[in-house]
Amino acid sequence: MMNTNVEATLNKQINAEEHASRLYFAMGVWCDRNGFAGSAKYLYAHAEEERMHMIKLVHYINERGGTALTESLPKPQNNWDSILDVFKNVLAHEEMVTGMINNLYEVCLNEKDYLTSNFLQWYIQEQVEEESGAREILDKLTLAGNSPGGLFHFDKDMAALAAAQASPSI
Ligand code: OFO
Repeated sequence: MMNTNVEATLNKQINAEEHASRLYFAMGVWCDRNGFAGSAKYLYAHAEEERMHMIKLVHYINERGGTALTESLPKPQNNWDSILDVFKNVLAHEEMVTGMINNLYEVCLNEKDYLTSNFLQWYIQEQVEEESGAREILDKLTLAGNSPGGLFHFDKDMAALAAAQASPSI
């Protein structure tokens, strides 16, 4: 049987991953609308990845005999000032998720739920990669500045990045 505190915190994480998925999807829509088709592809793929993170948590709770919940979601933001603003928000969101994963890990240790803390190692590693990926994108955007040529090349790079990403497996 699952520890109820761990189960409730995992359910909060399910909600957060699903929210992240919709937020990145909304960012992709904004990019499509504003002439950044490559960045849109990248963000749509990222939205799928977050969905995969959500489903992985659901499977885990089910395997442990707990109850995974599908709760209501906050309305995602739909407008950003610029492409730089979009990706600054991606990084800020990932940093917030890292904080949640750390908190979840702490709950597991306090409750002596070592199985779940072991399961969370995957998410901890994933956050390292997601944050560093978001920082790399911001560096590229800073280099591109406001030059149309720079932004054009940035967006082409993002299309290549999206194509290179393996399709998420659940
Ligand atoms: Fe981008 O984070 Fe999920 O876990």
